[in-house]
Amino acid sequence: MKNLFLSTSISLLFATSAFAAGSHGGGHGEDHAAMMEIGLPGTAANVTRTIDVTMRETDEGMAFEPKSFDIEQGETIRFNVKNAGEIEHEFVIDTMDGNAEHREMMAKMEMEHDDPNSVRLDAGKEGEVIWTFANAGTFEFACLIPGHYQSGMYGPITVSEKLAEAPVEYSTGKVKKVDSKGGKVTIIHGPLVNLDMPSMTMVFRADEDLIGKMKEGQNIDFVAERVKGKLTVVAMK
Ligand SMILES: [Cu+2]
Repeated sequence: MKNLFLSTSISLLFATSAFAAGSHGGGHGEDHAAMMEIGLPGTAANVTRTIDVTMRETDEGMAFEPKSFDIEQGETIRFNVKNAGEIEHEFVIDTMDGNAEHREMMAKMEMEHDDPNSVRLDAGKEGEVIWTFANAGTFEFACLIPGHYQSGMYGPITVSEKLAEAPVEYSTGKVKKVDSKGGKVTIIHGPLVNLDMPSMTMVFRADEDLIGKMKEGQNIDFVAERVKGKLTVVAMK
């Protein structure tokens, strides 16, 4: 759980510091609910997936486990973060630029994050970040405590563009008549699932390109849609 008192004092600190006027837009103070490039704070009710994250020191330095996240645009992720190390660590998600800016600031002054896109944990403690990844792109998770990033505490977050809806369903048909001048074609067709129409023979509109590919007597797989109120062949194979 986040410490609200800490959050408030940090916000006040920022409100009175020169950094408050900064352009980093990292979600401090009044910007808490604002959309960041990486997305926006999520709510528990909307969580679509939980990812366990462990932070610890290793023989080679310091590390997060897992080392990367693949997320689909629109997902709301609950990051269950555990500090399994012996010193304090934090989990911050942002753009790479955003993290770099914060890292620089933190190198200059003692500061703690308690923004919705981060959680800072003492050794042995657990916490969470719930985040809605509204935008596709490549982002980064990191520990920005001085020296930790350099010791290996960062990794990529890849947010892939939301996949298109289910592929269009082709209907079967046989071309009965082609009227290339009129831009019309008569098709004896099977059920048009997307239009909720049964098998019958109908006249469709089609553009020059498609009409050019149609011959009388030809069996086709095609997609028809209502375009400006007229049944129109929009794809065929
Ligand atoms: Cu750390």
